[in-house]
Amino acid sequence: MKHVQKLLFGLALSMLILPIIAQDKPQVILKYGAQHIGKRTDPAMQQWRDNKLGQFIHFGLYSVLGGYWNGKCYEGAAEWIKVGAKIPSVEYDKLQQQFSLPKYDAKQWAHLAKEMGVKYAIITTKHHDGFCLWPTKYTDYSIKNTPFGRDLIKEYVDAYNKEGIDVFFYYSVIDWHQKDWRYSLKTSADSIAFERYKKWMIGQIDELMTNYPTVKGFWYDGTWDSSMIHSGSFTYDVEKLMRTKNPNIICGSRLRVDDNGARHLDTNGNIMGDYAQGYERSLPEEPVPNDWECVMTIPENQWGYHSNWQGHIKNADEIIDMIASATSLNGNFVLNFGPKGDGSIRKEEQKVAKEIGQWMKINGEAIYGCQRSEFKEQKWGYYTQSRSTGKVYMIVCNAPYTGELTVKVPQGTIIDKCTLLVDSNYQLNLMKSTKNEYVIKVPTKRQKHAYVIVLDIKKGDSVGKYVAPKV
Ligand code: JFZ
Repeated sequence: MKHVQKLLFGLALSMLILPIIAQDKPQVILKYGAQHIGKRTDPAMQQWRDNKLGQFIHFGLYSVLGGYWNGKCYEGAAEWIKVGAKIPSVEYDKLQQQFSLPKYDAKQWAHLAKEMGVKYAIITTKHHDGFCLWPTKYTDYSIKNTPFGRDLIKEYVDAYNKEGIDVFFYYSVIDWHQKDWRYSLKTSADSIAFERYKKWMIGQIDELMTNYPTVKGFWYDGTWDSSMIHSGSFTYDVEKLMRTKNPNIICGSRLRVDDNGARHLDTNGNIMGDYAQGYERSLPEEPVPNDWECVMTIPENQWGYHSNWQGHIKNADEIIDMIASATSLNGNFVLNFGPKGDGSIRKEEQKVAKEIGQWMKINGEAIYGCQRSEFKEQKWGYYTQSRSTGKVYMIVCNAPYTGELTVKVPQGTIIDKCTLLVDSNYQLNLMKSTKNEYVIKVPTKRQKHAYVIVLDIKKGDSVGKYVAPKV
């Protein structure tokens, strides 16, 4: 009898304690929290994860102004010039008549993107100014009513898809043109108007998915205002609508708000959407538990075309360093382009794209389909690891003058050989130094750009290939 009592007591105790051990925080019940928990493992998401390098395009009426209004240069973000230069709507809307885009050729854009080595691209279908780059039936404020007149988005999607590049749509929830848009909901009239706006916006998303069925996902923006913080159910519904229409759709976390106004991560700490979308012109310093993506500008903070870039302008080597860093931290990296008002891509951007492409052509094996490796990072650069072969890559961005690269291997890992990625016949001098540490001799002549060393590794005395851990 005593035994039974003990057993029952033990059982009751474990029923109490186990849930507490299993989750450190009690979970709050949410109506509009994360729609799935944990990382997606389906092929569409795996493809996104393996794409690694993307291109962002900011293009719209603001591109015509290039950061200038009435002869004055506005240094703020060029796509915000309507606000920055306080341009009255009647004036700004006249830009529609100047949108003739004599040099727009989607095939040329797509070709440049391909040359750069991007696997996916995001284009602003509608930015904060509300102007739509596709002939939407929901407003006249679109490409349909410009001298250009054609369906810019269709041409874009077709050209990029033809180059094998996945297309994603940027969509701003903020809309300075729609009279029903509200920053905050102060009165019941505001709430009624905003309800109308939400219905209208759902119509547009549905239209975009219907008209361009190959779209792989959405990049929502402009969701930080008070009206949206109180729209948990709306953001939940938008996500549901997209997933119902296409279960493979990929949605960043910036769309979402939960019942309590928590953004990106719900109150329980689960990411809402498929990946963390908060890495804006910055890279995380440590690995992030969720999938994530960084979006970066070449100048400091210009997304749309600004004819007079100020301050530091990144060169291809800096960007390559960031691409390597992002891969080593399990993230994707997206570089922004702001085409000119005539539809052409500026020389500076073309140069950077081509230089990155040259590097990716040689070294892409260390980026595409790669993830974080277990190796402890050293000052010379980054490690990445192929998800499929388990090969470890050293991306050497800061070669030391000593000509010696230290490699600290995880416990029980053996390096069989190491070669240069550009030339697999070029075996580098590899010396075991101390426990779990090797030194690789590299030519001291400084290389012009980052280069990659491939490590063939084995785990301890076990035979067979090393298998990349699932992240
Ligand atoms: C937004 C836009 O306002 C901007 O024009 C551009 O389109 C950019 C990609 O997105 O700007 C943001 C949004 C979020 C952050 C920073 C700038 N953020 O989270 O740090």
